[in-house]
Amino acid sequence: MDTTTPAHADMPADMHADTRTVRGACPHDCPDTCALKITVQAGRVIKVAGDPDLPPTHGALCSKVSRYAERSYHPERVLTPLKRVGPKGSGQFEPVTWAAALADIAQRLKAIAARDPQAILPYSYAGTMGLLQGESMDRRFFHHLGASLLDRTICSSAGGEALAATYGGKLGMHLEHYTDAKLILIWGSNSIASNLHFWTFAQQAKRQGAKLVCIDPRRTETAEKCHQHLALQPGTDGALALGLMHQLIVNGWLDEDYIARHVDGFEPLREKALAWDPERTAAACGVSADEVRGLARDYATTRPAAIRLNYGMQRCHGGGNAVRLIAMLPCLTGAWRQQGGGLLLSASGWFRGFVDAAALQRPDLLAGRRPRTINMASIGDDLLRAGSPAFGPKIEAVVVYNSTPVAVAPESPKVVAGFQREDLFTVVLEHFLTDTADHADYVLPATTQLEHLDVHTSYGHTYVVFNHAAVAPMGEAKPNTQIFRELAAAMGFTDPCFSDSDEQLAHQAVPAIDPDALREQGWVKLPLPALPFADGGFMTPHGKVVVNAPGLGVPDYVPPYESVASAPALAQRYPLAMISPPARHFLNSSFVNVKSLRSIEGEPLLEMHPDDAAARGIADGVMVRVFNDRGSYHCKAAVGVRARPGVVNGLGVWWRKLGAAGTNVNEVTSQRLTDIGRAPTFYDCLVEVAPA
Ligand SMILES: Nc1nc2c(c(=O)[nH]1)N[C@H]1C(S)=C(S)[C@@H](COP(=O)(O)OP(=O)(O)OC[C@H]3O[C@@H](n4cnc5c(=O)[nH]c(N)nc54)[C@H](O)[C@@H]3O)O[C@H]1N2
Ligand SMILES: Nc1nc2c(c(=O)[nH]1)N[C@H]1C(S)=C(S)[C@@H](COP(=O)(O)OP(=O)(O)OC[C@H]3O[C@@H](n4cnc5c(=O)[nH]c(N)nc54)[C@H](O)[C@@H]3O)O[C@H]1N2
Ligand SMILES: [Mo]
Repeated sequence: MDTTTPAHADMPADMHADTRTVRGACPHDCPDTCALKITVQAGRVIKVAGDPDLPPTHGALCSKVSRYAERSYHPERVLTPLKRVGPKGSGQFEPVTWAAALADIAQRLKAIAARDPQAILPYSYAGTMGLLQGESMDRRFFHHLGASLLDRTICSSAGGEALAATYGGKLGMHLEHYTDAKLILIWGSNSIASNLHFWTFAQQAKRQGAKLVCIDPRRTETAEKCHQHLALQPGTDGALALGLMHQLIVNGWLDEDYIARHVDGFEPLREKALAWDPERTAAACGVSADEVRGLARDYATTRPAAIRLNYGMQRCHGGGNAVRLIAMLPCLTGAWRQQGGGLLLSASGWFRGFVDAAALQRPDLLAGRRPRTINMASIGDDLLRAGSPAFGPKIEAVVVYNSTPVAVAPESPKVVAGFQREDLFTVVLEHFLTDTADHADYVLPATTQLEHLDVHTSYGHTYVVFNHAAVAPMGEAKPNTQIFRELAAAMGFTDPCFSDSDEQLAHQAVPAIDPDALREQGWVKLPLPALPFADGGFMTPHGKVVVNAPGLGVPDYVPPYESVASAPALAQRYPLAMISPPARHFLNSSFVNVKSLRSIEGEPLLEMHPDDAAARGIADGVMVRVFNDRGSYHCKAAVGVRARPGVVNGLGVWWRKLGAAGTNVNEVTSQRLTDIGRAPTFYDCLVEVAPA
């Protein structure tokens, strides 16, 4: 690891005269949003640790973020502005000054905007989840410009919109209350990999006698450590939820009082559920009827019963409906009545009254204009589209930050072709020369979380967390906020909002949170009710759970686009269902370039069940080709029981240039969208596999 040793080898680092500790927040796209304690010595970060005082973090960090200093001091950090000198996509650049880069970018953007600013597209996601570096000055800039709007769907919009349609917001249990549960369904979540701090609470519950059940097609690290694992077929969670409801109804396990008072219009759903007896459910989900019966009995008769749902289960055609159905379960059994009962998919709705997004993002700068919206999930198709009355102008410029679409967006052959367009002007704000930055005309060096100020909310707990800059920006790197301030000036934007400092933005972000407490303690808990829905009080207009949602109807099982059952003709050519969940030591595509973590993951893997491997003459450890009509991906076969028969697991998300044959798993994923929320269907994907 890239650290400096203390000046005197016999003196602990924390006793060095020039050593101090700075409070920070983990910026990554993860439900845990940890509070950090960052040790700085002689102007350099030597240690990043978890804050022992923030209950969800309790002093522990994941393997990735404990290496945050290694990532930030990486020898390959981009530390000056870069201008392309080679062909598009070649990754050949020369350093230029900030002044030259900003002047040229502004001139290019102004020329396009003079024709139609909607030909310019921002492309960003949650590379940092900070309210400032993620969604403040950048939004002001593009709103003022009148650029195309971006529909930020790539991760959670199916489940998020489904949950909001049901409960009135992205609302759920307090993380801390999972310790009180006696049954926890860990549903579509590899918590040990992607929600580690929840897992600690689940372990505590387990020690107190709770039963843990994992519902996941893959035998994950988490599934192995639960009492029971239900390995259902991908995309069939909606059917399982209906099957559980069937059992609740026929066995008289409903909390009729809770339903009568707090559920609006259960009857049509009751009828649908009655069609899902255990045998039909088992056939749809690829599990046994006894597993369905047993799970329903456990869920109905154990108190308190909690569900930790995660976004892994909504990346398929019916993801939205499945979330709506699962979100009904604790409302039908009255699980919400008790501490330790209920469900959590996302907690981000709790911050709604505390974050002033309009003040930060200033949609009023659109001044009555209504630019078209581009869905980030279909960037492959949209970059290749000509201008038309329906679509609007051809996309002529993309400004990418906090995301790397060439690696993470579905159907990458099209995304790559789009970014290779010689007539596309691309600016990428980055830490590294990612697959996307390789396609830029300009790469602008951005600071990491150690070098800038920010304020964070969370989607897995209910604390606001503050991030102080621990060290000065490295090289010529600048915070995203500063880059957009300077770009605004170069464009001639004179609105005073482009002069707000990061300190001012921090005040505007969370006006109701005591700024001194936040800065000094590093975090503040939201003042929320202890048991949010024990007596109803959902955030819907009438305070009740919504079954028949406006525009969505009564939730129902929506089968996958691509499965043996739902697309038999396609399945003759591509018989294996592929899911592509995250590798434990990467965070989406972040950290793939950190050597110590990449050496743990080894190589891009495709997990296969021994029967599927044997049928194709594939031995453990050989290189394979995973393919369908969309593309072809090279990786190594890992034959074993992590994969269930008929399903292969292509662990994500490798950098194309660090993987095999310059490809990654998104070569084969599709741009089709979910039933609700216009989200990608990464885990709804039929493939065939052959030795390479
Ligand atoms: N280490 C690590 N942590 C991460 C991330 C990461 O890449 N690496 N990603 C972060 C991000 S962006 C997010 S959105 C969050 C949550 O990110 P998620 O993507 O929800 O992460 P996982 O918890 O790994 O959930 C995926 C799990 O769902 C399973 N799954 C796939 N298809 C289905 C299905 O149809 N039904 C069911 N029941 N399960 C299915 C997968 O096998 C996997 O175990 O995690 C964050 N945390
Ligand atoms: N096949 C498949 N594809 C997937 C998924 C999957 O499970 N399977 N998961 C999907 C999900 S859930 C998500 S959320 C998306 C995530 O996709 P992305 O949002 O693209 O996430 P990352 O790949 O982590 O890339 C984030 C980038 O932001 C950069 N960055 C971080 N902080 C800053 C900053 O302060 N300033 C600037 N300028 N840059 C910064 C990082 O260096 C990194 O390159 O991927 C999706 N893609
Ligand atoms: Mo995500």
